[in-house]
Amino acid sequence: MGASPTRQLWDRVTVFDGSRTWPQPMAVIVSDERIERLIPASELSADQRAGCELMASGGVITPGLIDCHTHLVFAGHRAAEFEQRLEGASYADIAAAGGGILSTVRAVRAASEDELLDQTRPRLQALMADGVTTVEIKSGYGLSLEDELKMLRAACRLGRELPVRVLTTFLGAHALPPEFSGRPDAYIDEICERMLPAVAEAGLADAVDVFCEHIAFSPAQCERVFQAATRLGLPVKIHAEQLSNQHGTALAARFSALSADHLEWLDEAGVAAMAESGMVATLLPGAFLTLKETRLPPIPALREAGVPMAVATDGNPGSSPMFQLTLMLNLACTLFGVTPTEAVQGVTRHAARALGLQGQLGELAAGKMADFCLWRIDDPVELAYAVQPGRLQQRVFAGEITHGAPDSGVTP
Ligand code: DI6
Ligand code: FE
Repeated sequence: MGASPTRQLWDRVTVFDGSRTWPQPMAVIVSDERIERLIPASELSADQRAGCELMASGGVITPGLIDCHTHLVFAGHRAAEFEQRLEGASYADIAAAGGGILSTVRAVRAASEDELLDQTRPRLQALMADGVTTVEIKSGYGLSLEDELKMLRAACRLGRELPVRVLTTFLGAHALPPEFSGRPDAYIDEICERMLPAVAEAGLADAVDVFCEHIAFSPAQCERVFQAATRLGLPVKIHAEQLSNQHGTALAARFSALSADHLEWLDEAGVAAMAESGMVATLLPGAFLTLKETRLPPIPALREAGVPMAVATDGNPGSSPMFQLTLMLNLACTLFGVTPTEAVQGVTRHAARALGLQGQLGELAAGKMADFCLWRIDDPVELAYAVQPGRLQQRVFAGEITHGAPDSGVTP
C-alpha cells in the first residue's frame, strides 16, 4: 500500500455552509476527519493543489444532512391503518381502538434485537443514500424497560455498524402500555423511578422525549418525566401541539428543552416561550401530509420571533412512513411556506442545534467535522425544488467517502 496523501481536495465547488451559499466557486480541503480549509478556489495556489488528492471538481456541497426526529427502529408495518384512514377513520380513532402506536408496540415486543436491526437497516440506508450523515432515533415502541432497552441498543448498534452518526432518545412516554391501562400516573412512576435511571445508567440515551397530547400524556405527566430526566442530567424535548394545544411547548421551555416538534397548534405564547428559551421548532411535514392536517404551524410567527426551524422526517410506521429527508424539504416549502434556504438550514445547522450539536455539525468551515454531501445539482435550492433520488454523488462521513467515489477525471 502506498502512502496516501494526507489532504483531500474538493475543487471549484458551490458550497452551502449551513447558513448561506458562497457566491464564488470554493475549494474544500479535508485532512483526517476535519475540514482544514474552505476558501475561494481562485485563492488556492498551484502548489497547494498539487499537494492534495483531488476528490471532485464542480458540483454543490452541503453539510451532511441531519434528520433530528425519527422513530426509525420498529418492527412490522401499519398499511392496514393507511387503508382505514383513507376510508375516513382518524389517527385518534385508530389509537383509541388499540391500533396505532400500540400495534407497533406489539410487533416490537415480539421482535428480537437482531430482527429490529434487520428491519431498521434498510430504512437507515435509505436515509443515508439521500445524504443523511446524522440521525436521531427514538425508542417508544417498547414501553417496558426491557423492550425500550432493546430498541435503544438496536439503534446504537446500527450507528456502530454503518457510517452514520446515531443519536438516541428515550421516548418511554409515547403511549400507555396495556399493562398500565387506566393507570397513566403509575406508568409515569415506572418511567421516572425505574426506566429512566436504567436507561441513563446504561448510557443508551442522549435525550428524553415525551408525547404531550390528549391521546397520550398530560402536561403534568410530561413535567414529571422532565424533572426525572433533568435530575439525571439528560436534555429533554417534546412532541407538542400536534393534534391540539396542550401548552406543552411552554412547559418544555421551562426545562430548557432542545426542541418542540410538530407545533401545528402552537399559539403566540408558545412561540414567545420558544424564542425566550432558545429552543428549536422542529417541523414535521410528513406527519402533516399523512394525517391530512389542515392547520399550519405558525411559520411567520416563528420566523419573526427568530426561533430556529429544523425539518425532519418523523419517519415512523403510522403518522409518517416516509424515509426521505429531501422530500421533507419540498414538503416544508410547499405545505408550510418555509423558503428553500430555510428548509436546507432546517436539515443542517438548525437540526444540529435540535440535537445539542450546534457548532459541531451542520456547518462547513475550517475545523468542523468533514461530514458533507456532493450533489449533482447546480444550486442548493434544487434539493427542495425537485424530489429526485439519485442526485447524491458523494457522501463524506468524518472525512471518508462512504457513498460514490473520488471523481478526479475532470482535473481542470
Ligand atoms: N407523534 C408522531 O408523529 C409519532 N409519535 C408521536 O408521538 C407517531 C408514531 C406512530 O404513529 O407510530
Ligand atoms: Fe414523532
